[in-house]
Amino acid sequence: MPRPTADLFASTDDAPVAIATDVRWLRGYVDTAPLLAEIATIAAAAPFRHLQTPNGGRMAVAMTNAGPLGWHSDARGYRYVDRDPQTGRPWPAMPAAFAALAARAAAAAGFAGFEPDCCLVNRYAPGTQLGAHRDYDEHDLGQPIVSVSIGLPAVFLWYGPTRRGPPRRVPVADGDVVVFGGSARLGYHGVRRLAAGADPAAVRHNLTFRRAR
Ligand code: MD3
Ligand code: FE
Repeated sequence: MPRPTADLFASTDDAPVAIATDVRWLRGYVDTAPLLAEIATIAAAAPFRHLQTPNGGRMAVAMTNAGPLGWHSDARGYRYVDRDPQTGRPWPAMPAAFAALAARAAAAAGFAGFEPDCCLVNRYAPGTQLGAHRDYDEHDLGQPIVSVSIGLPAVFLWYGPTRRGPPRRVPVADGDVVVFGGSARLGYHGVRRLAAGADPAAVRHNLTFRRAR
């Protein structure tokens, strides 16, 4: 049965919804309980941290990574690194269930053969937002990005090719997957300030699967 919704986009639980050109929303696509268990294992080896931005700020979103490469930011800039700078060890392995999920979702959105080498794990506490930005540090921009929402609901903001004008607001919930590829790969996007849940300790996690090299 489709979930009751109060949002702008008609959808069912099994058909991908085109939010914008080359952006596909797979609602209620995955059971997130096993994913949360994997995140706990990853974070035990590579703890969540608030990275430094190149301008000297502190990112509000807490991050860690799994897979051969991890996204990192410090005074020297943004880049992918093959070891966790905080521990000196390689990033935790990409869980097999993560790689399989990313490949299956990408294929459902028309991108067969997606093999991510980075899973960036983002953690949002209530009150946290992610400003409008683009992701262009990856080698092959023909590869899609797969995003998996876990926990508290959020409003994903899609600006498109420029950050002018009001963004499209996409209410992403636990278990939703969004695939960005093709002409959407360089689109501006962000996340609206997260509202607290009934449990003030509840958070949102987002898995962002990338092919960096
Ligand atoms: C579209 N994360 O980590 S996921 C990010 O919910 C990021 O944590 C948000 O933006 C989050 O960079 C949104 C969706 C996402 C991620 C990367 C993209 C959308 C994208 C790259 C290109 C186009
Ligand atoms: Fe992004």
